[in-house]
Amino acid sequence: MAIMNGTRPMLRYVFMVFILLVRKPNVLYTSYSNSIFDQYNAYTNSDEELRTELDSGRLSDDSSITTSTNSADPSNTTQGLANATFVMLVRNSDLDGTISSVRALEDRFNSKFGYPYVFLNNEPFTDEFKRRVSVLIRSEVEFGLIQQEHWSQPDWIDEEKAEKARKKMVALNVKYGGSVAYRNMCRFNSGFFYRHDLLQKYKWYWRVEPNVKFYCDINQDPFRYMEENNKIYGFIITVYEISATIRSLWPTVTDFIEMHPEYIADDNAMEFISDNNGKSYNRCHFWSNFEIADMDFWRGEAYTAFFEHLDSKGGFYYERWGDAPVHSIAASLFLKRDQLHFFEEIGYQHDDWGHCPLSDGMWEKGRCSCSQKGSFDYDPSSCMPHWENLMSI
Ligand SMILES: Nc1nc2c(ncn2[C@@H]2O[C@H](COP(=O)(O)OP(=O)(O)OP(=O)(O)O)[C@@H](O)[C@H]2O)c(=O)[nH]1
Ligand SMILES: [Mg+2]
Repeated sequence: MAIMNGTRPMLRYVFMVFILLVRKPNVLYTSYSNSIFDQYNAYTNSDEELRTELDSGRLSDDSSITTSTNSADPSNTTQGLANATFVMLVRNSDLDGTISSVRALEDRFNSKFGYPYVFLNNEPFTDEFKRRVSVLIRSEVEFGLIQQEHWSQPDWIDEEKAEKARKKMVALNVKYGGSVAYRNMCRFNSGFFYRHDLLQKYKWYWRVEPNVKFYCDINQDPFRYMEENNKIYGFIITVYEISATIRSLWPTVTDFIEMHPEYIADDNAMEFISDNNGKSYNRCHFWSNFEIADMDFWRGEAYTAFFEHLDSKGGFYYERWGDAPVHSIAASLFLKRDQLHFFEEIGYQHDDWGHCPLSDGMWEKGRCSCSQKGSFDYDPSSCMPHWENLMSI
């Protein structure tokens, strides 16, 4: 009995140590991954709840689903940040490219600043997308669904005419010439993204696309720079638009100018977009895959009237008007030229074209990984000479 009594506590002790040893890795694993899986479950739930409400018709007019919010890293002070966010319009299939862009942006800039992100999609984001993107970002992240009216060919568009135009562009080998989705995207970026519920609380945005590269450290906050220097629209790369996509855009713009001369700014940037004082469009535009700008400009009276005028002509569908020429023409006409800003110090690549800071000082300060020789600035397809001419550089 004495032996038995002595053995039992001993056995219990050995058993408990065994259990602890076996459980410990589990405990650690659970608590490590909790932050990710809690979020994962949180947005899974809210997605389901919202879907149910949408299906039941209760939220049929709702434009957004807010699905995940990373709380800001407490070690990151948000003091001194502008009222600004990154915006990425992406498909679920853009996941790898989105990860690549976000990772580069975090490494080169945002890990030091902590600006939030808004991801927008015309379809609900998958849990996989949200989980794999959220894990890269320590600041606030929100995922939103775009409402249908902001992402569809309006009923009043003559589909027969639109289809004919698409076929013609396909025959001419125009990139995305046959795509309605691409046209929806251009129209959304021209006139709707800044109206999305999730963007209402922000003034400034930085547009980011999948698969872009950031080559240099961005040590100075571009949003604060814009704010402190009275800038409204910032760009990096300028190019010529494909003529076939904008045949009637300029006449539509000149009609608007005649109807609303009051919106044309003194000391505007007409010289950047026209070589003959407005008679014709030279097709120069700021490449809108990178934009840092003030959404209040798009939300304001001049641009609202301008977009409505363009939209009413149907050129987003009867042609293939891009958001880049639309934004660029508006910024060049309704803003003073010194409210536009070239972010020379930001090394950036989209597709085959990239900008690398040509100033050695900037290149060294940014520890840039790009070759200055490869910079697009003075390529024959670049409108940089027009910009420099405008700014008398
Ligand atoms: N959610 C969603 N996003 C889209 C769709 N089409 C394009 N986008 C996004 O809209 C932005 C512009 O589309 P891109 O396909 O890159 O168009 P682009 O820059 O003119 O052309 P590329 O030279 O192919 O890059 C990117 O951020 C895309 O991820 C779509 O159908 N749905
Ligand atoms: Mg692109």
